[in-house]
Formats: sequence, C-alpha cells, structure tokens
Amino acid sequence: MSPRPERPWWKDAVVYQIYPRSFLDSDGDGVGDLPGITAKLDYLKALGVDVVWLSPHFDSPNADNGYDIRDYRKVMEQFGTMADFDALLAGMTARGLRLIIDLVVNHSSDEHAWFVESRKGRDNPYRDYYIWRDPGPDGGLPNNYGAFFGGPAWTFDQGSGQYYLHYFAAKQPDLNWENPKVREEVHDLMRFWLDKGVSGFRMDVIPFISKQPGLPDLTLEQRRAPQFVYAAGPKLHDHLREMRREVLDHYDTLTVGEAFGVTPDGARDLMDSRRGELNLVINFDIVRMDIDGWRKTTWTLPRLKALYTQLDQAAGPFGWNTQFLSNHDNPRSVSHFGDDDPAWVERSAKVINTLILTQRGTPFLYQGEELGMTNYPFQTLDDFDDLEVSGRWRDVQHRVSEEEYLANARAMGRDNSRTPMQWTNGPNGDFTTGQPWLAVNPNAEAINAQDQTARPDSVLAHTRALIAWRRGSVDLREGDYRDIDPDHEQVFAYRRGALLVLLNFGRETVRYAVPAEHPISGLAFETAEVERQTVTLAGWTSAILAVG
Ligand code: TEU
Repeated sequence: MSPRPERPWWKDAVVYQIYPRSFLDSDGDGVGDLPGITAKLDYLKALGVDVVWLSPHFDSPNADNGYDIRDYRKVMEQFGTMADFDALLAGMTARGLRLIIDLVVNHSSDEHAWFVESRKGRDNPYRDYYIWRDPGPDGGLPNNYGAFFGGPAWTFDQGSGQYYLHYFAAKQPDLNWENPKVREEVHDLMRFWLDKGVSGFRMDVIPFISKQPGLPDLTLEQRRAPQFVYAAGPKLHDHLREMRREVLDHYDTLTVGEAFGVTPDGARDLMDSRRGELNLVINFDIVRMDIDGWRKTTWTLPRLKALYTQLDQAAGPFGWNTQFLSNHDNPRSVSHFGDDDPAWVERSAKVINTLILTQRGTPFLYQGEELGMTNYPFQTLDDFDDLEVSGRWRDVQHRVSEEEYLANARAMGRDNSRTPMQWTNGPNGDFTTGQPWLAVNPNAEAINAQDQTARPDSVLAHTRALIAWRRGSVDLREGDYRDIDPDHEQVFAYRRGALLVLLNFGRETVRYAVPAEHPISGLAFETAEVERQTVTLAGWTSAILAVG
C-alpha cells in the first residue's frame, strides 16, 4: 500500500461485497449469518481483499432483505447477535481487513419505532420524521410518483387520513431529511457503529435523501426514469457536507454512495475531494447500460468501452471511480458481460475479473465473482423471491406476456446474484445443512470454492494472483487510463501507465496487432503468444504487457 500521506488508503484497496443472507449459514436455518462470515475470514484474506462491504445486517422484517431497517442498532436475529458482530469485526481487524457497513437512511422499515409513532397521528412528535401529505385535490394521490417496486410511491393511512411517501416498497417509508432531528438521529447511529470500529459506509440510494420542493408531478418522460428527479433534490450536497462535518471528519473512513439516478457529471461533484461530501460513488451507467425499465436490451463492446472512458474522464483529478460489474441488485457479471456457457465460463470469468481489477479506480468484487458464479436457471416467476420481480409484474401484466416478462427477469433479476455461495460440490453447495432460503444454483457441482482452491488454473487462483500482482503494480493502482482501440468489436485494449491490457471478449482467437506507438517490451502478467507487435489472444483470454 502506498505510504504517501496524500493518497488515501481506499484508493489502493480491493473491496469485497458480502450479502450476508447468502454467504454461509452456520446454524442450519437456511439463511447465512455473521458466524458464517467469521468462519470464512481466512478465505477472504487468502483472496487478498482489503475491505469488506457488508450488506445490511440490522434488525429487519425483511420485506427487502434487510434494506428495510426496523432497528439500526440491533443485529438481525437470523444473522446472529451483537456479540457475533463484535467477533466478526475483531476477526477482521486481527487479519488487517476493514469493514464498511450499509447505511440505509433514505427510508426505514414501516416497523421502525419512529414510523410506528409517526403514523399514530398528525400531532405525534415523530410525525415529521416521515413525509406525509394530504390527498390530492381529486381526493387521490398527492402526486404521480411511482415506486421502484411497483405501484404508486404513496400509501394511504386510514387512521390519520394522509398518505406517506415511499420511493421503494410501502414497507419502506422515506425519512424526512428536512427535519433536523432525523439528521441528528442518523449522525448518532453512524457514530454508534464507527465507535465500534467499522471503517465507513456504503450509503444506500443516498442521492434520494433530499426531496424536490413541493413534490411536483413528474412529466411523462421523467416517469420512465424517475431516479434522475429523485436524485436531484436541492439539499443533497448540504446534507452530505453536514454529515461529513458532524461525523465522518472525526474518524478515518471510506464512504461510498450508491449514485442511482446520478449522471457521470453529477457523480463528479459527489466525490470531488475538495467538496467534502463522499469518497466514492457506485455508478449505474455500466451495469444498467442495457436496461430499459424491466426490459433487457443489448450491449456492444464499443459502447461499453465508451462508458469506461466517459466515467474515467468524468472522475477528473479530484474524483476516483469504483470498478464493479455486479452486486446484489444486478445479474452475475459473467452472465451479463461474459459467456456463461459451461465450456467458456471459466475463461470468460477470468477476463471479466481482469477487467474489474485493471481499470483505474477502486475495484469492488461481489461474493462468488471470484469463482465465476453465474445467473440461475429460473423456470417460473414463482422461483423468484425478490419483491421487485413480483411488484413490477403487477404493474405490467395487463400489457406484457408472462413469457416475455420471465425472459427479462431471468436475464436481469436481482435474485441471480442472491443465490447462495457455492462452497463445495456437496448438497446445497455446503452453504447450509438446512433448506436454503433461495435455491442454490445446480452448477455448484462444477463451480465451487473447494474445487477452485485446489486448482491452479481456476478463476479463484487467477483472481487471487491478479489482486496480489496489482498490489505491487503502481501502474495498475495509479497509472493513467487510455483506451487505444475504442472501435474494435472483440478486443478491449487499454493502457494503464506503462502497461497495456488486452482482453478478448469472444470465443474466436484474435491475432491482435498492437500499434507501433506502444512498443511491447514483454509480458507482465499471464501468458500469451507475442511475436514482435502481434499478440495472439485465444478465445476469452487476456494479457497484460509491458510497453514503452
Ligand atoms: O438499490 C437501489 C436501486 O434503486 C436499484 O439498484 C434497485 O435494485 C432497483 O433495481 C431499482 O429499480 C438499493 C439497494 O441496493 C437495493 O437492494 C434496495 O432494494 C434499494 O436500494 C432499496 O433500499
């Protein structure tokens, strides 16, 4: 790691995301838990990651798998106890690993004590913790906002005769950040976890916390992608700077904002180191490049490359990007951007992981990506657990066939990445001894950690080796990024400082002629056939060359 004081530690870190529900179940109830993670810390250490981002581990009725929090200071019962959390953190600290946790404060659960109070009536002291509105002039909804999980973003409360706002499910009421008490509560709960020793937060849909003044109706155009309106509230930057001043500046932290609804230029402001807001943002441009609402469209390699260049330029000298191709809300990277045919999955997962680990920015690997885990072969809509799949289906079923909807959910549904980790080729991949909450992918027989740990040519071995190599490479960690061949339809070729990275995104072998201005001086990582300036890349392989 870089010893230079002006370079923050998180720029050189590799982050690994854990979705606790699906990582490892230690007590046989079919749900992953904190002791399960503690049991695998040596696995993570051997992989070589520096930071774990833990998806929500808080008390929750699980309408949205923990993204609906009932008590911000309590551990979800299915995941264990506070003592289990402390043991996990101690185990990580002992191994030099840092932990960042999920801060979900755009909304809480409707079962949170604040909301239970708030809905008691207009005079309740907690009323203003949430966003309540009278019915519209026609007696109906206060405005035409839609919720991401289907239906309107408003739910009527009989008792008090008002509607409350929820951008996500009705069980996820939005908090009112205009209320200073809400902001203080959030600052307090952040301190609670920082004082325990966590190293920061991944902030869930953080751009949504500031609402549009007066909550005007969306235009037809805006209704297609309301996130861009929701993320553009006028107080967002003030709230973030206040959070920084009040809380974060007093600790050594990493903050990563989930920048849903933010353009690359907007993201630059959020992470500009001079502005004192966030350190990093999670950008949606790449993972959603081929998504239109619930529909999957197509992507091309030149378009993907253009996005990488755009994002790199948008970050500018005062920003720093995150590099990721999957998480718990997106399909598996090898199925989305690679080739998950059993004959190609290993090779292409290595190419995908090489892309993530050699771009300029802080890489985020999602659990199972180090193994090349794939999408799940869903057969019917009932196979999905995710409320997004059922909620959107209710919205569109009057105009879309089930077959078409299912085909899209199979490709893009969030449960693809939420199926349990595949540890061995045993029953349920040895994720649990009980009945898993979501089915284990049948390909655990072929794709699992035990097999890959033993095999030097595995995706896991490749990913480990590259993480280790990256640590020693200033070019990969700090070097400038330049795409040298933006139009090539099968090869992704880019400079990182004095390195040239070549990725073959197809099954056919390519004899790639490297332009003379990048004189090859040798192979830096991995083997490939190099003859003067020509590199032969077999189907779905990569090469990292020293040039200049
Ligand atoms: O997700 C933000 C988000 O809006 C999307 O990624 C979401 O998955 C959906 O596709 C929107 O259409 C965050 C969390 O990561 C996600 O798991 C939660 O469900 C959501 O916020 C609500 O907390």
